[in-house]
Amino acid sequence: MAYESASPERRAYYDKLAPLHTAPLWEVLGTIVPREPTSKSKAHLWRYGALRPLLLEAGELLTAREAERRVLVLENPAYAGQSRSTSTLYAGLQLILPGETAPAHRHTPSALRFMIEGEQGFTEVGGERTTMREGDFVITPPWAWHDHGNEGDEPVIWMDGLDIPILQYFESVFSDPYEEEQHPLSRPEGDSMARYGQGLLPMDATSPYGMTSPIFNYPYDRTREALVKSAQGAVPDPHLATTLRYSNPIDGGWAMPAMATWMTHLKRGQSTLPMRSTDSQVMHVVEGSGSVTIGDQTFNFGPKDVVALPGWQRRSLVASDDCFVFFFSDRAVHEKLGFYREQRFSA
Ligand code: GTQ
Repeated sequence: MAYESASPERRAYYDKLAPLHTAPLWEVLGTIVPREPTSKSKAHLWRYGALRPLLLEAGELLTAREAERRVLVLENPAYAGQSRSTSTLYAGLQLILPGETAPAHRHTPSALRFMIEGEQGFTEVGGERTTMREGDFVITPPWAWHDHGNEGDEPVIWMDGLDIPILQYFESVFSDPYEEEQHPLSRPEGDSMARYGQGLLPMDATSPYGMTSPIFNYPYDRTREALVKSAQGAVPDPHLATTLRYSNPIDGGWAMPAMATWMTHLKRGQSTLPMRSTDSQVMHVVEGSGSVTIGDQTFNFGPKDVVALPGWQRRSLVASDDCFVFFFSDRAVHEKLGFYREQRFSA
């Protein structure tokens, strides 16, 4: 580092430290321990209408098998080439064409799938298959074998959300290809929903996936109905509107170990007051249009758009028609490690 403003004596002293790979804290203390977080990530909106044709074009260039995962990574403008959408979160759009399969593998990062198009896509996780329909939130736990496919005659597209940048920071990304194209099924479709997803639990319930919810598909029709009925039954929260979080039925915590997930519903004309929190977020518009203000920028969004929200920037929403918006964030890590903070503003 240059320390341009330092006196000649101090600079001469720093020059002696550098070859020993040592540095004076007092020159950087205000930067490494700032008064409040300064996010390097940029707020950014990816317009689905612009990306969809390019994703389909990738479908002509290579097969899902060839690609292993045919995905356009939504890269934050501050992190070009780094496969991340915020400092800690990865998001991408994955395409599976009719009849294709994406081969089985497993990895230490957790993955979520938020279904955008198609009704006949499926994923297999640890021996159980689930059919994925628009708006469904589907989980792949760490180190669980998984493969995907499309048995319909329309393209299947979903948003992937992974905690890859967090595991990269901890230098703990491992992966493993399965020896066959598909991992064998060992339970009927709907098994985990029956055991864990009906307000009932097995007597000695523990999650087969450790800290990850044993429900691996949270279907949209149920989520949507819960939000609509919740909005009818209560005055919406001024900052959160009507928000329900996806929970792990075993302990009531977040559904995934590192990524918090929730859905927010605003009625036409409704808006939220600004708030900020230390977690960074990715939002995906399921239904509706409106605008999101992040710091001093306002983005107009429509259905299926994706937005990156850096941490500790004031954010608020305005709905031009009834909106359902999915969010994922690194909040689960912030809470577990004790550094989650938020601030709610009255205007
Ligand atoms: O579907 O397993 O977007 O392993 C990135 C890495 C998806 C997946 C991604 C992956 C996957």
